[in-house]
Amino acid sequence: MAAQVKLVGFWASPFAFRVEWALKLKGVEFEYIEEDIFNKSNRLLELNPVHKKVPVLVHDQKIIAESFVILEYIDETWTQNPLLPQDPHKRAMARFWTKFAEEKLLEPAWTSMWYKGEEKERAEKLAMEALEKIEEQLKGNKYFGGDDHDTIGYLDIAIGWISYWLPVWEEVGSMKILDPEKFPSITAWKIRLLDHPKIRDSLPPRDKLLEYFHKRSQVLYSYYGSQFSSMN
Ligand SMILES: N[C@@H](CCC(=O)N[C@@H](CS)C(=O)NCC(=O)O)C(=O)O
Repeated sequence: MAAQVKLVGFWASPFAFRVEWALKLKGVEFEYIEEDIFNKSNRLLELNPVHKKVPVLVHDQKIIAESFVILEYIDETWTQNPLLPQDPHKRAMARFWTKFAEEKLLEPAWTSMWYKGEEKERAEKLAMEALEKIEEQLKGNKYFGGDDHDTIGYLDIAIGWISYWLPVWEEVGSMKILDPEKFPSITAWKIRLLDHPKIRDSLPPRDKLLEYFHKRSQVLYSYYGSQFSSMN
């Protein structure tokens, strides 16, 4: 009997899309289960009692949480179309830049969408500084890739949110982080990634994302905005 693969996700989650893209690039059939993260189901609480977050992958009876852990599990379980390079140093570098982008780019890019004033400017600056370092890594290459730069690899998936979610956050937050003149390689990569058949057909509707993140921004600011003065 064929193995059963289920992905529990949330339609607007860039983390869940990492897993969906990896499964599609590998050609692994899976069942997608939508979770309401604002009214969590018992299923999610049972599958991921530690973080109570999506994505969660269920492979036969095995449960795996955290998008990067899931990506590595997928890469090791279905070895076709490898995502991580074979060479240990290249693997280490893909993980290094993935960690860097998650810690130094995602956080300020996300908060700059809904922060205001000086905090917003500071977050935008941090995001652009991090993006500069990623631009240097990509320079002249089609993709970050795995063993070569011709196909989508682990790091491309890890930071794939830059191609689709970041422009939405920029629009919502009336800001520009991914400036095509400053970041020509990332800009070309973004267009290429979004045009890839496995990615192109696995994206949430942009207008729905815009509406969702507009609302999220307002909620987050009304909740945390008053704490800005104590954040300095
Ligand atoms: N580090 C986690 C982040 C996952 C995450 O933040 N998921 C969000 C959806 S975008 C979630 O489930 N949020 C529910 C919550 O925070 O309670 C990963 O990479 O999988």
